[in-house]
Amino acid sequence: MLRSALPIGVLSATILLGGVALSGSASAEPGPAPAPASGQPVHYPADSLRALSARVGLRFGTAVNMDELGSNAAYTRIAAEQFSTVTPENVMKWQLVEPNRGTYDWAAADRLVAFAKDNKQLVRGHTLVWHNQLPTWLSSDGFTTTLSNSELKVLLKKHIQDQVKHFRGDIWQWDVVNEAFDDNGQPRQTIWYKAWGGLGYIADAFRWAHEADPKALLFYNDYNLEFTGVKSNAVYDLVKSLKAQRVPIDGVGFQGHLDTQYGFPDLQNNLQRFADLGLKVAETEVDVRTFTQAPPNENTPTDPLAPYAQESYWSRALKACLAVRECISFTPWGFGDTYSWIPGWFDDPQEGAALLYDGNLQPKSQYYVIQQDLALASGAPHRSGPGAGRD
Ligand code: 9MR
Repeated sequence: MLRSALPIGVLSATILLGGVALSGSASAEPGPAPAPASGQPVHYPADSLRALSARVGLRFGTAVNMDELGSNAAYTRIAAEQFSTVTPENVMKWQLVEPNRGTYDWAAADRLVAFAKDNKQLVRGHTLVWHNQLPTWLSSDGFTTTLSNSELKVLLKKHIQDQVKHFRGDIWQWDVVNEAFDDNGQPRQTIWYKAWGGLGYIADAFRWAHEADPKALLFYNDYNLEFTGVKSNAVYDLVKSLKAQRVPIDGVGFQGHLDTQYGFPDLQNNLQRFADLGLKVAETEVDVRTFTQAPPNENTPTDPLAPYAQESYWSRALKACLAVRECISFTPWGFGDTYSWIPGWFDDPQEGAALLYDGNLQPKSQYYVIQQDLALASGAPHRSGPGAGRD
């Protein structure tokens, strides 16, 4: 049943215009079973987010928590049925893949790639160059290290090439460089910035990744690009200069960590101006947090009206992507408020309730708004290029 938050007039329009009856079931009912070339048929509902997005060539993804995938049946079923791309929330980060210097552990990431293949999903690789979640043998804080600059250069090249080669052919989009700028639009003084004596590490990282897998789409990924301002402008100037130098960059990821206490950003214009540089764009880590009660009710908004603001933010974030032809994927940063990074990170004051599914993995009103937007999106420009047009 559709939630009362949906205006009735819009609901009937959905059924007429969209041609898809929205069952309101976000999980269980099997829909058409497209037959993959090999392997098991994949079952997912015709009104799933992945099926509805595919009609305009958009991929609708999610970050995946590998502690839950496979062991939590409801979680695993939703991950397979609702999404056409998956992003490892943590398991492809350097700290996880090379905890001890010289010894790789790909097990969890390989399991996600296998899951994606089984479910006809593409994979966003996340992330190759970052200052967070580095192994302690490399750096404990991302800004200091005992290793020399020349050693760091050799290590970064090896890390990128070993990892990209390991997953060669299996990754649709790589987040090659993540969060190289701070909130003031200044380059972060990370171990990479210091080793190169500037931002030159970014061009090298893209070139090395491209050598290792020429078919993967290579992205720069960051937060707050959604808002026009010093940070968005700094990243715009960076990627413009990378394009001018013929560095193999294909796209820019707008993380989209939104909060109802701030105004809704100038997202569509920012997506469009980056796209106008000849780049793909994507919303890569969307969540919409709001003020919530103290634990154990950290996912219950303090203001009972907050979910309406959240619905609006989700809807506008999706529509901004739909309106820009070069926006090829829309990815919430997980599903199920219990698994979100938000309550643990923003706890004074407490925030949470940021995803489309609640703590019991039941779809929230935000889910139904997004589902309806997708059902009504047949007039949006159809996306093209590798990975688009199918689900
Ligand atoms: O969701 C991730 C969380 O589980 C990790 O503890 C955290 C470590 O910094 O990283 C989170 O994911 C981040 C992503 O990799 C990059 N953009 C910001 C995300 C939220 O912090």
